[in-house]
Amino acid sequence: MNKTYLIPNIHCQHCVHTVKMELEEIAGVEKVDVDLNTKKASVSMTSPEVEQAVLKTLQEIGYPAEI
Ligand SMILES: [Cu+2]
Repeated sequence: MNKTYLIPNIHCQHCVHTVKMELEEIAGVEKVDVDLNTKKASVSMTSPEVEQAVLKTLQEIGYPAEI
């Protein structure tokens, strides 16, 4: 499945890199694309259960997703 999240705290290429790296370390996350202009992260994951870990990680690293 694929989900897109709006992450308002993304403001530069460093943020993009951090979010991408942290999310890609989560078990079940297959692919992450982060767009600096739209502040959106597109996350491909193996199952819906993975989403909780994605949201939790974003919260923990200071880039909470706006839902
Ligand atoms: Cu930044």
